Amino acid sequence: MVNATIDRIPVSVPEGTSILEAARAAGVMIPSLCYLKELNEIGACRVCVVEIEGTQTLVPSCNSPLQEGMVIHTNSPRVREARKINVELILSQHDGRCSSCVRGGNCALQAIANDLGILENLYPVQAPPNDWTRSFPLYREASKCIKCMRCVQVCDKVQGLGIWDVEGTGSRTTVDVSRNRRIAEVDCALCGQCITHCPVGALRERDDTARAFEMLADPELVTVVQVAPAVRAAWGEAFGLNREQASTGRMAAALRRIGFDYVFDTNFTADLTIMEEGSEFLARQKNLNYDGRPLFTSCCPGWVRFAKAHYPALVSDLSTAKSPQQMFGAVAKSYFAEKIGVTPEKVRCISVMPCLAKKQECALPTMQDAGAGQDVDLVLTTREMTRMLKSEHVRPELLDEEPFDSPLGTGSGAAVIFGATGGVMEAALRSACFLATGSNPDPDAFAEIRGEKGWREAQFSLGGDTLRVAAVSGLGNADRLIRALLHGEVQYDFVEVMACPGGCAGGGGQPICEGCELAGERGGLLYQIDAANPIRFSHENPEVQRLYQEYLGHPLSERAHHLLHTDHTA
Ligand code: HC0
Ligand code: SF4
Repeated sequence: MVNATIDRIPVSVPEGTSILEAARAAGVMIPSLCYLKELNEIGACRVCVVEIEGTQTLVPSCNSPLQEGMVIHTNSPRVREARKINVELILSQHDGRCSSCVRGGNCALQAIANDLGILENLYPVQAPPNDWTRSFPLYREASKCIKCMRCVQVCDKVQGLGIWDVEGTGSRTTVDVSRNRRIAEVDCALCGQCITHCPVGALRERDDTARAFEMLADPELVTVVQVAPAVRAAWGEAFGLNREQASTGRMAAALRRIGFDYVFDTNFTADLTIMEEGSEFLARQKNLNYDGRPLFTSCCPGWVRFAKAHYPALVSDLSTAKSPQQMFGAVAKSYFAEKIGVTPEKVRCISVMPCLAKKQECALPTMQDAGAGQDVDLVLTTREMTRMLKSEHVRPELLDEEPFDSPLGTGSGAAVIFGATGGVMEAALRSACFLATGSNPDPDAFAEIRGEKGWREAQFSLGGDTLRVAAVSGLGNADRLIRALLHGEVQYDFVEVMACPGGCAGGGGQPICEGCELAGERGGLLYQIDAANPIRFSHENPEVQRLYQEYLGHPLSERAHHLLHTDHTA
């Protein structure tokens, strides 16, 4: 252990602990801007500088280890002065028009400038111009980048993609797409992790809220919204609601307030996905030509983009079942349109997703099977949904709870856990067990696959066979798993991959909390919602059963194939 004092408080921490972490453990909050624990400890912003008695220079506390006997001052006049100048210099290269910034009110730079009492910009602002492709689902404003390197590190170290890098020298140093490429040319998975780790408004999703408002304002159209599983665990964060206030019922009520004609649940088609994917998996296992290669889930478009770009030979092992989002669009513009007696052309299907890659998934040419253009017309992130509610001055906490509409609004507990890493696998196993044996297992029989570790594996017995399964989240972990598979180091029958660490709960379109990693907590909430649901199995969803009886026939039927499956060729 190392003993020292920080602001006159005695501290004792394990050797190697940074001054910043030692201070935080003692309740002394040293401000920081670029710091991300274990990911970005480079002292680039110099906001976390501290004074060590007996030394001349101030040191960044995030990457300076506490040493025996040190006497540290985190708020001496020298420190305060240096911190302020450092932030003023950052502001001199930052487009600080906060009132028109997507992160206004939720920006680490704005917060630290306010905290330090910076009331005017001392230096003329020299920010580079923006020249980004506006149509791409990921949008970057160079004039707001503060070169903290967080996007570079998360993309590199967690996702293993290396999309971002430092460009230029001296005062012209900036962060941009690596190797002078354009974003549309690189294999960006669109996981959006760079956005949720950006401390300012330099990265965001393409804003599609204006298009959504246009659709809502058109009296000729029937607007149908679906809400993804993980959105319910996070949307209330943007309003500062507690977990009770941020209920699914209030979210449904809020969406009706802004004009949606029908408010539905992606959980409905998550259950449908399980019926199709579970049947596909069992058919594959029974196939005499089955070569032992695992079936991969395909509901995460970030993962599908990654697989197509990096492991094209694996694409034939992706489940052909479309993602729940896309199944929803196809069913909404066929079965549901028929039910309410309108033509599919009149229906506009809008999704609220914790995800950027879904914006691109809905635009794929292979996702137009209901005969009226795109099956899903528009995808909004959770953040965009909350921005729409705020711009309509909806106060969700004042609303009474309302149910989803029927029939595409019923989901099982198995469906809601799709939003947490391992959830798709667990939901599939619950129903595959029923399909293989004719009786339900304990709904928690497959809980071993839960957890926050980036790569988990388990073995289960299914109708007498042993099944080897794995769940990974984060593309760096996915890459490691695939390499191990290809080298014969591991063998699995079924693999779930989610591009974002922690799954969709930690998706790149979720509300941003500076310095927090909330995927685990949000995922825990989804498991609680599952446990409280009277229906725990996808095959017991009564509305899904009715859809098969009235329209699809049975899983993998010809109509099911046409509407609900894809070969991932686009
Ligand atoms: Fe997900 Fe999904 S679980 S990918 O993260 O499968 O976005 O929440 O909507 O489609 O259901 C996202 C979340 C979904 C889909 C579902 C799957
Ligand atoms: Fe999107 Fe979820 Fe995949 Fe992240 S894990 S890319 S949020 S589908």
